[in-house]
Amino acid sequence: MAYNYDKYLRLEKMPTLWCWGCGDGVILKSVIRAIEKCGWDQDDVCVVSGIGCSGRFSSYVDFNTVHTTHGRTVAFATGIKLANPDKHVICVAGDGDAMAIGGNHTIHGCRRNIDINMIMINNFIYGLTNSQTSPTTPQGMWTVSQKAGNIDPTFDACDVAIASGASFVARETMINPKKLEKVLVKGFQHRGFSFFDIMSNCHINLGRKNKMGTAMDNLEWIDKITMPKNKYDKLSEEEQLNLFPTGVLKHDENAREYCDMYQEVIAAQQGKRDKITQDDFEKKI
Ligand SMILES: Cc1ncc(C[n+]2csc(CCOP(=O)(O)OP(=O)(O)O)c2C)c(N)n1
Repeated sequence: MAYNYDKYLRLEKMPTLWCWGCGDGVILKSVIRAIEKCGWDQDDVCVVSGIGCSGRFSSYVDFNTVHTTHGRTVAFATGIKLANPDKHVICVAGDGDAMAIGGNHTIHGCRRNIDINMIMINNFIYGLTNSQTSPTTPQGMWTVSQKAGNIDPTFDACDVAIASGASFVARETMINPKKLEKVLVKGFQHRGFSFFDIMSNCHINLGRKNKMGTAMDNLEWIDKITMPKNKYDKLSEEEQLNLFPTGVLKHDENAREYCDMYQEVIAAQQGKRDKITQDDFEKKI
């Protein structure tokens, strides 16, 4: 039987403004199914999105939602989560939003290991504003800001998240929505900063302008540049070049979570416990 998404959608906002065949819709549906699998009540979920095609996400779903400024999802989400530690907070940001203008916020969200789920919809380009280079645009691709081809080295967002201290980091694509749903559930249930690099097609503002063929050809390109982590790990460094491993790339269940530490600070301020020492914040390894 077909899954009924209506309960979770703002039907009055349909149809979406996304282009026909855009991967954003597949990701939206996968997020809804993952939330339901987690058994979360709609009123206990808050979706915070930035600006861009991906930013439209929060307009379409019937949860608590904030459509905030470009690159600032993590800043808003941090405030929301600290004030409402029992709520489940999900950020949705484009690759430009999460890694360029919001790069610093992403880094420090990861560093704090606050219990936020950050979904970066990685379509390799600034979609909404018609094809400027983003930090994940592959080298050599035509963009409106680098018409002779992008010379910036390609950025691996998961490497950034891991190095910055996120305790759950995963990459999937929208090609396999079932797999995507599974990894989302795993990350949503993890307590700490969960970062997802979800590769998606922008066959209009990336594909068409780079003569990458049909929307389906664009999906095949995403399939070609990704490989499950267990297979990827067996390749030589040379073979790994320009390939991205998928699956759960990091899962540290022992890292201390920021809201928990914040509660300790509150207790110390209220004289309910001794002053905080280094030991309180040491990671349980
Ligand atoms: C402070 C600020 N700078 C620039 C813009 C213009 N702007 C809107 S969306 C966007 C890029 C969106 O690209 P991305 O974050 O990758 O999301 P996508 O549209 O691809 O989903 C830019 C530069 C803005 N709205 N606000």
